[in-house]
Amino acid sequence: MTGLRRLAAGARLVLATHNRGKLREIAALVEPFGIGIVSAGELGLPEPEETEADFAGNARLKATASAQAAQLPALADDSGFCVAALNGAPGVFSARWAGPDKDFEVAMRRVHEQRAGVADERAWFVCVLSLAWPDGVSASFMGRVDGTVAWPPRGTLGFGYDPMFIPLGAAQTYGEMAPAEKHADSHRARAMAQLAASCLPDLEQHRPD
Ligand code: ITT
Repeated sequence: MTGLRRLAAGARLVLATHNRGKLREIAALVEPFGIGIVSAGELGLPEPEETEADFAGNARLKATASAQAAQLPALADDSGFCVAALNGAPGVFSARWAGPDKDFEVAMRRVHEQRAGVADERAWFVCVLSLAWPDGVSASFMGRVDGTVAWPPRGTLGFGYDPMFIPLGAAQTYGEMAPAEKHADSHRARAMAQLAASCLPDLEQHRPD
């Protein structure tokens, strides 16, 4: 069931991700809104299998599973790195390209090898954030940032495919940018801005005088 509901100031929210890089970024983006956050890992919630075909389906599936298990509102993120020369792959399979060891050097090399010889350098990140409630109501918001592929990968900041992505208008990869710089306008920040407008407490009421 889709529906917009706003979290009350001081409410508790489960961050339904087992990815530490995402957890760090989502926590930083949610932090100004005066919400108490707890991670799926801290609650010992299981990691559901991502059986849907698109980002929105998987985000909703993860959020709903955690909301029901924890009996608290839950926020999930399904995201991925999409490469034009690979017809949008790895896309929803971005985590799986890193294999069971979650080795993103392997995943980035695989992207590089598969696009070898194709001149098209365009790539983009997509993030869908889904907020679900224990009664099954959920709402999802999508953010996207376009850019180009960098090779070899550069930078040790961020996570996942960050070292091989240069957003349009920037000279550095996400892997070279300080977190605040990435957060200023990332796919995740864009999705969060929409979610905040509809579903998070009004920031004005939380500003110290
Ligand atoms: P959860 O499902 O527990 O949240 P996950 O890593 O399995 O964790 P996804 O299925 O959404 O998450 O996989 C998305 C992958 O895309 C993720 O593992 C990252 O490597 C990559 N990714 C997503 N956002 C990224 C970002 O901002 N920078 C770099 N890589 C990113």
